Amino acid sequence: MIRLLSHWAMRTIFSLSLLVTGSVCLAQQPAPLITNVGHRSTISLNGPWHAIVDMYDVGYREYQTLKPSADSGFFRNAKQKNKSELIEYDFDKGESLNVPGDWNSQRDSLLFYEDTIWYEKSFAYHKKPNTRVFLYIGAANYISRVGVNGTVLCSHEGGFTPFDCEITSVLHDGENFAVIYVNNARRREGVPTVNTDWWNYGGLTRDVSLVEVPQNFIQDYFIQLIPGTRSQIAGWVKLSDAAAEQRVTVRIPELSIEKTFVTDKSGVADVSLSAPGLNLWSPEHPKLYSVHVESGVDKVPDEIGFRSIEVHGRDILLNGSPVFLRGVSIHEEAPYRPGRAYSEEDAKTLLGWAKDLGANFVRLAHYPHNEHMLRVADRMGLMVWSEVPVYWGIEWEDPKTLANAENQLTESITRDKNRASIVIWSVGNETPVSDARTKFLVSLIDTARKLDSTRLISAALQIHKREGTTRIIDDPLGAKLDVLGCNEYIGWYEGTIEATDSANWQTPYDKPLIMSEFGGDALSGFHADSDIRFSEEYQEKLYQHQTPMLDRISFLRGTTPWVLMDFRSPRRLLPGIQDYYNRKGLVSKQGEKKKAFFVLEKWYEQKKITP
Ligand code: GCB
Repeated sequence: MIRLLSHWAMRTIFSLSLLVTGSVCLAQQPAPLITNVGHRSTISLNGPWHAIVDMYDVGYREYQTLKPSADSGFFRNAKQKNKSELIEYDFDKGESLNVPGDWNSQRDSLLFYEDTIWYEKSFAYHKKPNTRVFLYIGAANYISRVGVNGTVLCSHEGGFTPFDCEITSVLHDGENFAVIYVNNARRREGVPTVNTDWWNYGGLTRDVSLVEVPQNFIQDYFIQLIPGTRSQIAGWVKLSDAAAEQRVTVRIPELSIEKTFVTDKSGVADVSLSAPGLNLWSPEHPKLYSVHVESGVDKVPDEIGFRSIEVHGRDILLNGSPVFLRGVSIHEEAPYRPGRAYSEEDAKTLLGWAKDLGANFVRLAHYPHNEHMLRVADRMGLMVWSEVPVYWGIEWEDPKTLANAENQLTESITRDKNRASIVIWSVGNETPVSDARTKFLVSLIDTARKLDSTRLISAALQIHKREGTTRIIDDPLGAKLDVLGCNEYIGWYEGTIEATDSANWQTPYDKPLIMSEFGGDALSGFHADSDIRFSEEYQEKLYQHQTPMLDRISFLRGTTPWVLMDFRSPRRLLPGIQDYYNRKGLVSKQGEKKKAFFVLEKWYEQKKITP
């Protein structure tokens, strides 16, 4: 019944039910993925892994044709028993690749590689009583299959979200090995599809670890402030055993809160806490509380901030007050070195530059970034727009593509829903308007709302109607969003920079707008007249004309210009200037701030005073 209700009605019902029954469920049952692995008992498998480059899928074909469900193919990690035995591969003799890390940036020969690489790592493990062990993979781009000691245990599709597989039953006391097949061939029906403006970095791009948990463990939990309130915390805790009458305790020592709840027959306990005197999280005061979730012998600590994000007419309200989101878009591209970002250090650098800009908000485009980004954003006080890679024209009519997108969205929300920094889930970027596309995205919106009724939903739309100098944001998807997002490139792809001066914006929707992209390329250190493309002066002038136009949009409540830092892209071919880099960064890969950076910094300075 609840599913038929609108977002706002759902919220009202949730709030009412708290008042009436004292218990609130902010979301439906989560996906089976262990959350908050960083605060559990883990053994890192980062470091060098043996790697076999297998562009003809030799090792997988054997697996498929011989014994698809058992130990065959390279999953066996076979060794010659005698010199006459024919085995045509050997992990031990090959070169290694570092994990985490994309393979493209680790060897010149792999820069453009889009196919299969097999990873192998041996590790010692000493079995412990009453302990279950999961292999947790932060991200593997794009398709992966995981085997341990020759048994294939799980597979995954999607390059930007975590997954885990239980390996308890196949673990040996002593030496073990894991083999992971990763294939990053682009596919029409994939999410994203074959065409993107970012590098298709393949491999085990994020941390890999073993996670140890008790037999019955805290699989997941959701503990957030109820939107519109200042001291009502609610949510749920899910135990791995789907059994009723299990006790779960939530403690927030700093607030002297300790309360015990009991699970229903699915192993989920509703949580509801009253926290008078709560200091709310905000960019100015990013207060995080130590929150402890405990059940039986399992204890999971976390750092959680509590804040409320809502929309009222054309305003975005943070903790009940209107806020302007001074943002910037960011790709998961490593600062100072080639390749994908993956570390806490990378996150601190990228988000530190956003802070230098005067930002209180970042758009993590165009896919879920690594968990360090959200943890650091929580601590630094940056609100976050998180997105799934539903990018440009994907296969809207293919139910498998939809299921894949739904799954990536679910994994992303499952991992990050306790981060105060995340205020917006975005379901896509620049998706051309059609009935099939709208139906697809509405389904994602419904899923996001079902999983998390405490965040706002948006999408980066395209302008699809112009009347003279007026751009009208009337994409039918707008009706389903809380916040409109729109990408525009006046002065770069569209018209002249001066055309910005007469551009006006309208929308039939009574909703706030975030200008989710605008910008132009500049090669750092290339100085010329402001009408010369790719000069820092051109980009500077573009920003100088954009900001007055943005100031004229009465329903504008945020901006995330494109983009914080230059990033590698196969679509950027101009020698000497682009060299496979999109140069729309306000900062170069080496951290040099371009002239436009300072234009935006100044504008954001004003926006702090008169939003
Ligand atoms: C866009 C896309 C973004 C591109 C950017 C550009 O509209 O959303 O992914 O990188 O334009 O630079 O063309």
